[in-house]
Amino acid sequence: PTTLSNTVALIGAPTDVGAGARGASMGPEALRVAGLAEALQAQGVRVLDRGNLHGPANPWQPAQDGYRHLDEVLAWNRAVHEAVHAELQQGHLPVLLGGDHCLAMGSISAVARHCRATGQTLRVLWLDAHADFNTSELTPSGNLHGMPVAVLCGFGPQALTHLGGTSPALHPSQVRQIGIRSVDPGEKRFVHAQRLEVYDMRYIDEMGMRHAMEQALAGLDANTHLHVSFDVDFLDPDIAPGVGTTVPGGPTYREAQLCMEMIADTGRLGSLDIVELNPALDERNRTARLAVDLVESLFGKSTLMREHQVRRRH
Ligand code: 4U7
Ligand code: MN
Ligand code: MN
Ligand code: MN
Repeated sequence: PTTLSNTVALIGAPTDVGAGARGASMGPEALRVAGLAEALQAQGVRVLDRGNLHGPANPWQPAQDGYRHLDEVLAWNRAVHEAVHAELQQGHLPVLLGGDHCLAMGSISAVARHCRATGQTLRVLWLDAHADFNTSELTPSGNLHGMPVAVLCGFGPQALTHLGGTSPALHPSQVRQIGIRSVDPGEKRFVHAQRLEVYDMRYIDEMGMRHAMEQALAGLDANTHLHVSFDVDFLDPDIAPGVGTTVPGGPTYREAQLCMEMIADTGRLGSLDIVELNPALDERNRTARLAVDLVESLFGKSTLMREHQVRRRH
């Protein structure tokens, strides 16, 4: 099997309260229109579309005490946490359709809570142009989509760090970041201090995506729950213009496919976020269609028989 569960639950969270640009709130519908459910079904997966969660509107206010829209971000993440946790309890594989990346606080805290209860080891793959490791002291923007990894590691406002009851939800050693190429100065010092394992674009340029993914996936076993948090701005903006925070120099189409295929080969995928897609900035939904294409690979689609590719690699 390619994934931990053969039943996927799609959970839409149409909000951009944590972002700096408006429009990620339209992400869930754009992914549906691009054929996400059908693509998963084509991979032999049963798909339950749970529709969209509800939460407060975006008040579009400036930051207060280093956070923008903290109350609204909390409300959305409480809803996400409960919805993701309920699917895991039923043995389903939750796919969170963002929405901006602040929602990973809710989804990953739920996955961590589930893994604690079942005795599974959690590994998080963070596919992103950004480290998302800011705190209220370090952030240049106050936008909470730049802080989810820090919050999940216990650094942030109490209400957010304790979404799953206990804090921290994650230890930095459980996280692997891939594709990083934009980190703020204070954030960079904090990434080093907390020893986050980062495979940045320099590493991928020099060593290749294959070696980066071999390192990032090393040490998985039959007890591992793998969570993938896929920020669409991970991809190079030439192929994925529909995001609010483009950074040049990201993975190419083939590098991104290889990344997804190698995750699929582990057979340990247990939950997924697809976030930061911004249809207002897209061209005829091409970024959404690319995201769907990559998710097909993540769920096991490959050009030839996968066994051939695995054999080639060893
Ligand atoms: B995303 C930023 F300053 N670091 O904190 C910040 F560059 O979820 C961007 O990865 C954060 O898209 C991007 O505001 C958050 C900025
Ligand atoms: Mn992000
Ligand atoms: Mn990003
Ligand atoms: Mn972004």
